[in-house]
Amino acid sequence: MDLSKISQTLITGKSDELRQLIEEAVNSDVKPVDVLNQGLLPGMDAVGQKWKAGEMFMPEVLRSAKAMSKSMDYLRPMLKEDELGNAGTMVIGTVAGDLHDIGKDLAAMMFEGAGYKVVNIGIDQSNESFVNAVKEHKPSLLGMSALLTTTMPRMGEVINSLKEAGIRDQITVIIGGAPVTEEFAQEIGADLYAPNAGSAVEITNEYLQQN
Ligand code: B1M
Repeated sequence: MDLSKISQTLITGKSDELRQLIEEAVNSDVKPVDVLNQGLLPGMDAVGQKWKAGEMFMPEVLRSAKAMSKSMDYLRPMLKEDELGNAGTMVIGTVAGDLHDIGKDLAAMMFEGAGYKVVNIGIDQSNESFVNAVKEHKPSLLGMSALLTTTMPRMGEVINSLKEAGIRDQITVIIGGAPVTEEFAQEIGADLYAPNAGSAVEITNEYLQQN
């Protein structure tokens, strides 16, 4: 099946049509992870580019974002079926002041698919919420996402709060989001940076094997 149809339909934001195409793909033995990586993710990337280029406007972007979320709700349990085993616990959230959750949820889903127990604490999470979630769930991995240049600094603040609480050394910190870079990750003392949700698990697993 041509998965670019899924990308194109996601761009139009037609949720029902998109669901039908995803069901068709899955029923014709396309792996759910391929639907995600080769259909939905390229579609959402295109939405981002079109908005930036002024070719799409906010209501259209929101329609696509909603269609993406609905598709993720449908695909998530199937991605779990691909689980590789119990890889540990991860806490993930979007930092304070930031309401973007599509990339964060994709990353969460990829980690779930790879066998992590994922505690998704949601969007607009204060520095304190991150620290409390780490204390409560005792994860081996903390993931933070930021999509705004103005909210990126919260990531460094969370890391500092973890140090103050004496728990920084107990976890691996991975960060991501469109404006985030490898250099920024090093600057704030994060362990890992992933440019996209697809590579996040691989980068993490490689790091954990070496450390
Ligand atoms: Co917003 N927005 N937005 N937005 N939005 C951006 C980010 C922006 C770049 C658009 C632009 O101007 N070109 C711009 C930020 C500019 C900047 O800071 N430099 C922007 C702005 C300005 C705003 C508002 C301020 C607009 C306004 O109100 N005037 C406002 C802010 C609200 C707030 O957060 N306080 C706002 C609002 C919104 C919507 C609500 C309309 C909607 C969000 C819906 C939602 O998330 N539920 C929205 C959207 C959809 C976008 C764009 C178009 C798309 C973001 C997205 O979902 N991309 C975005 C433009 C763009 O990115 N080009 C934009 C698809 C997603 C799959 O990619 O999230 O980057 P992304 O995730 C990737 C990787 O980054 C990575 O993996 C993902 C998949 O491979 N990744 C991780 C992300 N997190 C990770 C964590 C990891 C690992 C990898 O480990 C933990």
